[in-house]
Amino acid sequence: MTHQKICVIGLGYIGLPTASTFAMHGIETLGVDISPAIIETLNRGEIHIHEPGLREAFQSALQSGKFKAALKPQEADAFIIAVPTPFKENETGNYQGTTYKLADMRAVISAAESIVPFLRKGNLVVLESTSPPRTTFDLVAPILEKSSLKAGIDFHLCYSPERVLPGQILRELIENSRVIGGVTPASAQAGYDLYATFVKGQIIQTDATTAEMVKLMENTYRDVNIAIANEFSRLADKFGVDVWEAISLASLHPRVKILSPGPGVGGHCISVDPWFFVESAPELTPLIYHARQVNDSQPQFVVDLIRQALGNLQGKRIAALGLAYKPDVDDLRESPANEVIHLLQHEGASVKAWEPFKPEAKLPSITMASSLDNSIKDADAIVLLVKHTEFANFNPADIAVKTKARIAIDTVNSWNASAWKSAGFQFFRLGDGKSATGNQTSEVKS
Ligand code: SAJ
Repeated sequence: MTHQKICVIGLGYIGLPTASTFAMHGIETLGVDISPAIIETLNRGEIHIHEPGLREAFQSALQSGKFKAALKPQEADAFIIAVPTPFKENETGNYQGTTYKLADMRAVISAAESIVPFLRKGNLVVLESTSPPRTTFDLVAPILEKSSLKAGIDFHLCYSPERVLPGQILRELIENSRVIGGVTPASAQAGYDLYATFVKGQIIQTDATTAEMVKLMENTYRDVNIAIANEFSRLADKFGVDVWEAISLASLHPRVKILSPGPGVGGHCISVDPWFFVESAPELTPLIYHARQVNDSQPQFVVDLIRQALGNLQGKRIAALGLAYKPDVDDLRESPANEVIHLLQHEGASVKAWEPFKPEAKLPSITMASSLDNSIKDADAIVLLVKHTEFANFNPADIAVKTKARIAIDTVNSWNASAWKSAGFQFFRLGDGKSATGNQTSEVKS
């Protein structure tokens, strides 16, 4: 089956790179978004998100004449839904005294509804948004069938999860393997034909619910593994062991690969997706639930470390370096750094945050510094919350002349302890077994 024209609904971190890639491969692509500001920015030839290589890819798609942006879909051969599936803000679920978060599927519902007037016999619709199991069959199909066409009979319907890593989206879109789950085998084949336009990785056909589970399983697996790394950092502190050394030694075992502890798990995927399993079956998911609890409480563990390093937090001035949810991206969604800063402020510290990837960011109750120098100048302590390359490359001697601070705290295992100590700083690292609750001789200032 050939697809000459497609509509990509949702032009965010996934939809825009996907639409640009299709257009660059010669498919007439209409990018659709409900935000007039986004459509206006794109039609000016600009983009609204930071992703390496995306500006160039988008501009070449635009110049090829194959990409257009609009507020509403049009008739097309295929429709791809790539809209966000966040949590519900004001509603949670409960199971035997535990509370869990619920997926807010409103964007998927309205994207599917927006397709209905344009859906024709023989079309293909693909849902890419991460969704609870059975969404394709139980939520999306019934909406599309309001067109009076039948899913899997009159039109094809698939679930195909995006699996790309922010920071490497354009390469991974093409090179990663892709799972296509159809509501029928013929639907999966139609999805295969569409993505074969550019995907160089393996394309595997399955059913829609398996594909939904695959996506959630991948991110849940990572969340649980990060949770155990975070729990190891707490144990290492208790026993006066350097967790980083212990992790590298344990990972020498041929069947062990431990991930990295840090200030918590952020972003729009790994900190969110495991809840979709919990919501779907709370009675079956105690491990997934508790891993989420561990990762969500890691910012508090980091604040405990900072408190111990500083004696107390009341009135202390802290430079917080990094607000993004992970290194070298500008995405601040669900960022654990944000939570760390709020907790520090709650204990009376005054925090100035510096985020080089989004210096203009406006976040509730967070004071953004205008520059690195401005954030560190009058600080009592410098706290590294994100391993951005430019922070990792700091020369502590250069930093020492720009700040009053003589305490440096590394929560992401990025800085060289001896270099900071030589530059005159007291140095603390998350999980080094010396700083927090450890029983070793402490470097903690009283
Ligand atoms: N993190 C740690 N320790 C680690 C690794 C990560 O604390 O060892 C933290 C990061 O700092 C960040 C969070 O976890 O706060 C998530 O970052 P990430 O790089 O693990 O993942 P994401 O959310 O950027 O992208 C994930 C990817 N999924 C997997 O690796 C299984 C990506 O392939 C998915 O496409 C993406 O989620 C998504 O959109 O679902």
